[in-house]
Amino acid sequence: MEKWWQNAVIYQVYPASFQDSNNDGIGDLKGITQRLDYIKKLGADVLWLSPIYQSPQVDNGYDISDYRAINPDFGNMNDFDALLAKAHKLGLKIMMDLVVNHTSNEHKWFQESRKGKDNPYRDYYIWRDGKNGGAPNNWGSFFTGPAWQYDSETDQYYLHLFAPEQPDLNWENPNVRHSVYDMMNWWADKGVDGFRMDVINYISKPENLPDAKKDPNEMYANPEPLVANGHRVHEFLREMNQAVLSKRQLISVGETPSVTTEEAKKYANLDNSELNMVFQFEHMGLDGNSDPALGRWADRKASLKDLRANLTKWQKALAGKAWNSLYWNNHDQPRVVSRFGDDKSEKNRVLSAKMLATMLHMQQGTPYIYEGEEIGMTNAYFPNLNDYVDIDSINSYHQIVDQQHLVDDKTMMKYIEMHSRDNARTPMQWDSTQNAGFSKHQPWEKMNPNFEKINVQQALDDPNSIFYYYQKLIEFRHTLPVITNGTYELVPGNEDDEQIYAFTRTNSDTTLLIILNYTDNTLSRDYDLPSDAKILISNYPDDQGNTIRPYEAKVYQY
Ligand code: TEU
Ligand code: CA
Repeated sequence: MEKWWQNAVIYQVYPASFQDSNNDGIGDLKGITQRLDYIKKLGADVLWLSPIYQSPQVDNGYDISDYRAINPDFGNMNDFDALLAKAHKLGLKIMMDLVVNHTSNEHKWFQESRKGKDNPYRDYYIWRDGKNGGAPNNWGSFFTGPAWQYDSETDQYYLHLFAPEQPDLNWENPNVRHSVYDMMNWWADKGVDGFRMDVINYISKPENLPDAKKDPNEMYANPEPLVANGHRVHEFLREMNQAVLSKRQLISVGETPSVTTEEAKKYANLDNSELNMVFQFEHMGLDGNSDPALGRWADRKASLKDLRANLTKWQKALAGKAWNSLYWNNHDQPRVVSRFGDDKSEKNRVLSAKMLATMLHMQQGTPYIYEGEEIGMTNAYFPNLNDYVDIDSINSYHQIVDQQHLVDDKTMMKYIEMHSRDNARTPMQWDSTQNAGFSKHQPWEKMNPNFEKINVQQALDDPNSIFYYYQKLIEFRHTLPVITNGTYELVPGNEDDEQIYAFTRTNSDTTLLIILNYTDNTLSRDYDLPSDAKILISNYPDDQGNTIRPYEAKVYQY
């Protein structure tokens, strides 16, 4: 009954920031190939590659101009084939990033589409006449500004939910859909093992594209409630499932912002009619700003009550019905140890990174580890806007500070230090030499200055490192079925505890009791433990029973 991907662990690589093999400052495919043994040593089963396709890199590869070519900065198709072959030889699967809600404006489909209203590619994108001398509706782009771009060539506007250089594909057009399925089959024929699908729940837009609700502080309306989980999305995914996924043994993960547990049961139903699993965002929204115009730009830590309530809701709702991804980090999120943990001292960095790893890896779902998470890489805390590269951070600063005057420079820089996507994109810290062994050339994105202390070499040399703790957690997922199939329950009375999170996982022969201290206080709690309970894993060298030390994590097995 269990599927192989249900006890697999996925490791995400951001190609530009992993390993530079030719010292031009940009990570590349050969660099990844050189480091595959490291990922294998950690114990992961699947490597998720953020986009490596030809792209003008307006949004770091999430703007693709040719789905069947490799971005020359990353190498060429031979390099890709070599990476795939070596990965397979090591028993690692490769999951590609599939970005098909939109293309780059340099994609040949869009170049054709722009040319005229009767071009065969016109309907590959979403073109509309303006309204009252302006855009067709009031939608804003997720990267600030309007979601419509005027094109004088044909006197119409095209829709772009992200940057103007990322026009949205028109999934209503069957030719678009079949072009995408053909492309997916082409990669599958090459031997790739699956796809992570970028904002896949945005592909079905509402009929007539109505205005969205606008908060008074917002310059444009947030289209998300209208474009997420649109009326035809399940039909499209079932069609994709028939045309590509069901014919092969492919892993499929849907990136699905704004998905409810009810919707998730459709996307990721265990009947495999659509996708294997969702990759949802609710726990990533718990530390956002109370002002919707500021969105995620804020500087508060999520409370344990909110975090536990959210994780518990997803554990319960999907059990036996659908499948979820488990993640703290990806290329869009700040570093978890800085966000939900404590990076203020070396001791607490290590303890809290392990505590958060335990919280995640003891849940049901498929865990993801984002490069550097396994050594406890932290946010970069770059103080100047000039140090940031991400289009989203830079645009947001200008809109919020310069245009809307919602907060001052100092406050916004604090928010950016905490939430910028650049925090995830600083190069991988391999050792304490120049540029952390990532490159001998100045990297495309600044290094996190703490690489001399926090790096892979140091972690591999220390038997108590975060790396070896992750290695153990991965091994448990592979060897202890209760982690994959056990039921999840909060310990009675834990619901309102503001400092300790305690839950059990149980199947017919094993129970795990997981106790986690979310704070740096020493606390005391009583738990009923059977006499045969033994510690499976802990981030302290000894067990002090009811005394629970700062950021302590312990798992009892019985
Ligand atoms: O991210 C989508 C995403 O998480 C958000 O942009 C979200 O849609 C928005 O905040 C609304 O809540 C994916 C990729 O992971 C990201 O790197 C890309 O920039 C983006 O899609 C566009 O392709
Ligand atoms: Ca390079």
